[in-house]
Amino acid sequence: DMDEQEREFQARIDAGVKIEAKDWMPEAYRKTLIRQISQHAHSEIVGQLPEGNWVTRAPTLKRKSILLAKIQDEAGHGLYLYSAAETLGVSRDELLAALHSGKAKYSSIFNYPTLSWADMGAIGWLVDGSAIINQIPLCRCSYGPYARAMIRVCKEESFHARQGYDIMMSLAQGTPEQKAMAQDALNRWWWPSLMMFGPSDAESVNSAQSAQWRIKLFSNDELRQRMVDQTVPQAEYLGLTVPDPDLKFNAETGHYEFGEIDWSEFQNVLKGNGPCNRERLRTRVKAYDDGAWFRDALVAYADKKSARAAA
Ligand code: FAQ
Repeated sequence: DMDEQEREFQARIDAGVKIEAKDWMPEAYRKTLIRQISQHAHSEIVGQLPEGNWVTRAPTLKRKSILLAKIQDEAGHGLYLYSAAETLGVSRDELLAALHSGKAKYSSIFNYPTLSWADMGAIGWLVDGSAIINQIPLCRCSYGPYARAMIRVCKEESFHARQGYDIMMSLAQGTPEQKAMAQDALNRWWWPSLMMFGPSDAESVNSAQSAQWRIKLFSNDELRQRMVDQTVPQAEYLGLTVPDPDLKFNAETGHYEFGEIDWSEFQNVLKGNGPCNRERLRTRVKAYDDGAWFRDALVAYADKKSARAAA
């Protein structure tokens, strides 16, 4: 009986047992995971684009190799995540079609432009920093293939965050112009980074169910607070100012209180009207179309090999 099956499923989750691809699962659990994992995968590959903008203009050979390695890591993350989504019975082609038609979401953060080299620092420090805070708990989420993929992703994200902070350090300790570039990047990336954690708990439609299924171990607001508490002292160490006049430390709670997020900006980006939404999608669709000859060649080669094996 269906209810009995769901009760047993929930009991396994409550006991901390990992759910594996071939296990029975409620259709809604499957759907939620496909939604979240595929949007996460799309974020990784769309997330290559803002940084790709600076590869040819990196200030030194060393900075260029580090940036290239980071961007390649993001492609790898996309691959693990698409594979994790495929274990739930959806095909890579379907997932990409949903991205290319604008039906599937990807993280709002990647719809902002990268205007200066300092943005490579701010992205590593703030965006990868936020990604780690969100993803460390996902290493313990209830779906085995997703949890396991997150372990390596998180290790690579810490390298990314360190390289970003290292860029910020060099700029903050550099000439007045370089320090001003770092401050400008912080000004532009701070609020969008806080938006990465999603709507406030009161507005988060998926949270209650995802928490019950142990897909979400902490709420959007809890993780956002963790990011602010961790990052403000790092900004102070750089000698930079967080662009929030309401920011203040509350000694009693041990947390920073921060100003109101502009949720209309967040909603607008989600609707496809951020500064770079159209350009990002156009670039991904073109990359996919330009790669058609390669996918065709792979299929032709596989066909030839299996025909030969059959002969
Ligand atoms: N952008 O009910 P909730 C990276 C949507 S890190 C766009 O709270 P949920 C690394 C949400 O999908 C970035 N949409 O939803 C990197 C839902 O709409 P739906 C990727 C957002 O799922 C660094 C609706 O709003 N990380 O890529 C956003 O329970 C540098 C209501 O929200 C992940 O995806 C947003 N910021 O919680 C790469 C982590 N926030 O789907 C390259 C995994 C919310 O019902 C360079 N994902 N929405 O139509 C998660 O942890 C969750 O999905 C949340 C949202 C926390 C993002």
